[in-house]
Parts: sequence; structure tokens; C-alpha cells
Amino acid sequence: MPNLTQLPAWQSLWDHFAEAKQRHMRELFAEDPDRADRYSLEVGGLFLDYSKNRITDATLSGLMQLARESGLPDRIKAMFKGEKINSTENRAVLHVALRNRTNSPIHVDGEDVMPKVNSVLERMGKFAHAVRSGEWLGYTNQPITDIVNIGIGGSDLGPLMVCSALKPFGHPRMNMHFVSNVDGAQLKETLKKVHSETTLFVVESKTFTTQETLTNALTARDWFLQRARDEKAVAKHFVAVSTNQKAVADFGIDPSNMFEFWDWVGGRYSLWSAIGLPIMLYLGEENFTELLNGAHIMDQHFRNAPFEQNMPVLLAMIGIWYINYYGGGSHVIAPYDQYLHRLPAFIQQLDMESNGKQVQVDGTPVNFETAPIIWGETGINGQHAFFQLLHQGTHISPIDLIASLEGQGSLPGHHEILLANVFAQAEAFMRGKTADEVREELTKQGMSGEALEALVPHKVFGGNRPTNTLLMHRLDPRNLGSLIALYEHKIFVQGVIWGINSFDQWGVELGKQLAKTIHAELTGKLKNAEHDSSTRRLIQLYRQANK
Ligand code: G6Q
Repeated sequence: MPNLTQLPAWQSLWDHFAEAKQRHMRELFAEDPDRADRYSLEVGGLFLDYSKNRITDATLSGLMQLARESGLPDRIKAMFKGEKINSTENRAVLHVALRNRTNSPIHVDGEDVMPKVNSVLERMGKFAHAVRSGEWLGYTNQPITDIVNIGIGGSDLGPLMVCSALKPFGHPRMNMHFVSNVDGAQLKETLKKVHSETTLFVVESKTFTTQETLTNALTARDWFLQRARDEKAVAKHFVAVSTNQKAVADFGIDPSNMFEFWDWVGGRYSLWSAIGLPIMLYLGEENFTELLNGAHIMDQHFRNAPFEQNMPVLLAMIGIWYINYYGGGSHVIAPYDQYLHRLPAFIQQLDMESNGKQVQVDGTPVNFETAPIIWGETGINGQHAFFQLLHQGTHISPIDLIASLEGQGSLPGHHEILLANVFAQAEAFMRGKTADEVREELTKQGMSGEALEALVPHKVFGGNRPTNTLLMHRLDPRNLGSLIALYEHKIFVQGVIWGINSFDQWGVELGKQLAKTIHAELTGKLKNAEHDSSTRRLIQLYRQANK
């Protein structure tokens, strides 16, 4: 495996950086009237303007060289071919197979996975049709009106984000609810809103061993049985999505009500699999297929486009430029679209769980930064809150501004205001405001002398702050599919550059183990396990409060 810091391109980029970091984007725009045309591209229904980055042609060619020297072309091939690139779990990484719309064979352990993928999709389609059409009836012969998804992490965030994003495409009879927190408050409040006769619970867990999900599912089942008073009714109201058939059966859900997926689908990459069942129930089979089609467009583009015109590669390598050269340890996701309000949380998991790693694939510690801290909020709300730091704080934090051009269904006059803000923010981050411009502005307002000069430094904006503007023609299933796949591949590329395994998550597994002993202590099943004094004291406090 190549050692990143020893690669020739890594070194030459450092030489280039010494000069490049002095440049202001204002100058770069002034020097090149075609900059916006040259530094933008369109894939399917997505348009990316990456011109407002601190890059030049030399930066880009250095970064692309780094991608090649890091072995990216081979790694892309390996993923699409189904090689076991998740080495610590000895698994292939094949979310791309789930949306492989050409059906070309993809082999894992000598078996083409496409027939299984298609057969689960078909079962999901039939089931979704039955529920949506009202053919599937609850135990009192009423159609389903409410879907409660029970899952956490990868078995929650993807379906939740997509169902929120595509609400205008949702079935008018169907209300979607997502329960992930083991804090009983979430399930309790959800159950207040639904009726046992018309609710379908979808229990989603890849492993079917996750404590939060199983606890919520058991409580939901008890609640249901208290009302239905018939074990047989459970089959009409509980379905499971998992890779673990035995655990599903042990839990009491009939395996004929289980939708399968496979260990080569990572949790945070699983919305395209049966984990997408709530999405299909809400949006219908056709729209779910469109979501897959959109992702497939991005997959094909990622696999085939030259790096210089490859959207995921460009976003990833520009990200590397800031993370590893500028030392910008955070990255903001700012959707200017209320329907995309869960996108920052979704990308946060996707990126931070994939690339929040400190050793390379061969186990050697990295000697450079890896995943940035991903955070964000709807852009327009962010503007009235944390954007202050982004404009005038001391951190460099690149921002992805995401919006759709068509304001379908927006109230008259609203979409223009929204988009005006996107474009204005991108411009302001790039240009900033010089002291002379501030002086001129204040003079026009009638200020002068000492009072004016005292205010100038506070009103100066350095600018030169990077943004990517990502525009969808419209927010629809196809374009959303492309957008999600874009981020998946961007994250994959960065993982390859850093030489890490983007597809395991030992930090998450740790969380799953840690609470077990303490839970036994809190419930009185175990006494005096060994702990530090702080943990012992916290356990005592709980015991006193809950005698
Ligand atoms: C995702 C992570 C994690 C996982 C949850 C739920 O990539 O591994 O977020 O999805 O911990 O796990 P289960 O689906 O097994 O319940």
C-alpha cells in the first residue's frame, strides 16, 4: 500500500501550497473570466459549481495526480467488482449492486448477487403495492394509515432523510414515523399518534441484536398486543428487515414477513436495500426505482468519467486539499431546502462513521488528518446562527450549499428569496468585504472620523472562504438518488487517499458492548463490577434516584 506522505504528488502539492495559500479567490476570478464555466459540471440532474474554491489548474492537476498515485483507479474497479475491500470484516462493499440497473453480473464468492437483489426488490414492490392500495388489511380489516419504522443509525437515518426529503411524493394516506431513541419518550409520543388497527411496524436491524431497536420493538409489540389481544394479529402489523433470519424468528416475527439484505451492504449505505422498505411504502415502487436510477447515474459517472470531470472525485480531492493542506478539520452541509433538513445528519453519519479512522488498512497509524467533522443545518437558519463563525471566525470550514432550481410547490415569492440567499452567501464567502469597501459604505451612511475607523475592523470580511454550490434541477427521487450516491463516492475516494477502511465501524460496535455491564448493574442483576470512581458514583446516583 502506498504511503501517502511519501507520494511524489503529496510532496509537490506542499510546494504548490506555499504559493497557492497566498492567493485570494477575488484575484482568481478577476484573472480568468471563464473560471465559473471551467470549474463547474453537470451530471444527470445535478449541477456543481466548484469555482469558489481556493484552487487553480495547478492545484487540480496536483490533486488528480495524487488520486492516481494513491491507486484510486484500481480501488474503484475493486469495489464495483465485489472484491472484499472491507478487510477487517472480510466483506465486499456493494451498495452499488443494489442500484445496478443494467443488471450486469456482480460476483461475491463466485455467486452473482443480482438475482437476489432483484428478487428482494420484487417482494418489496408487491408488499408496498398491497399496503398502499389498501389490499393489505390490519386485524380489524382496515387499511394501513401509519408506518412506524423502528431502527437506529444506518437502519434509521437513510429512510428518515429520504422520506422527509420526498414528502411531496408520499402517499396521501400514509403517515411516517421513525423511532430510534431508546429513551421511551420517542416511542411513547409516537404511539399516542397512531392506532393499533391501522399501524404497520417495520423493525429494521441488520444484525437484529441492537439493544435500542429490540427494546423499542418489544415495547411496540406489547402495546399492540394489549390492544389486539391476539398473537395472530402480529403478522399483519409487524414486518422485519434484517440479514439475520434466526434472530428475527426468535423475536417472534414470521420469516415470511422478513425482507432480507446481505452482509456486503453497510448499515449507512443500506437505504437502497430492503432497509429502504419504509421509503417504498411511502413513495411507491416507481419512485423508489427512480431513486435507484438516480444513484446508478452517479455510479456510472463515477466509474467512467475521467478524474478531472468526475464529480465525486473532484469534491473528494478538493476536500483533501482543505483537510490535509489547510488543516480545515470541519465541513458544513447547508441545504437550502426545508425538505432536506435531515441531510446534514445523514451525511454526518455517512462521512464520520466511514472515515473517522486513525489507522490505515494495514494497521499502521496515519500521520495526517482523516475525516473532517461534518455538521450543518438548513442554510437559511444557519445564516441567522452559526454562519457568523463561517464568515468571520478563525476556522476554515468549507461549505456545501445545496438547493434546487425549481421551487416546486413553494409558496409564491418564497423560492426566489431562498435562492437569492444561496447565491449571495456563496458570493460573500468568496469575495468578503475589504476595509476600503467598509469605509465607503459607512461614509455613505453618514459616519466619519474616529467612530468610523473604530468600526472598520469589525465589519471587514476576509472572504476567500470556500464553498461548493450544488444545484438540483428539482428535488425529486432521481436527483436525490444521484445526490446521495455523490456523497457516498466522495467519501470512498477520500478513504482511498488516506488508505483507510471506510466500511467498518469498530467505534460503533464498542458502544454496543459498553452499556451491557452497567445496564445489568442499574437493573440490579449485577453488583459491584469494577469501575473508576467517577463511574461508580454515577451508578450510585442513579440507584438513589430510582430506589
Ligand atoms: C452503520 C452503523 C450503525 C448501524 C446501527 C444499527 O453503518 O453500523 O449506524 O446501522 O448501529 O445497526 P443494526 O442495523 O444492526 O441494528
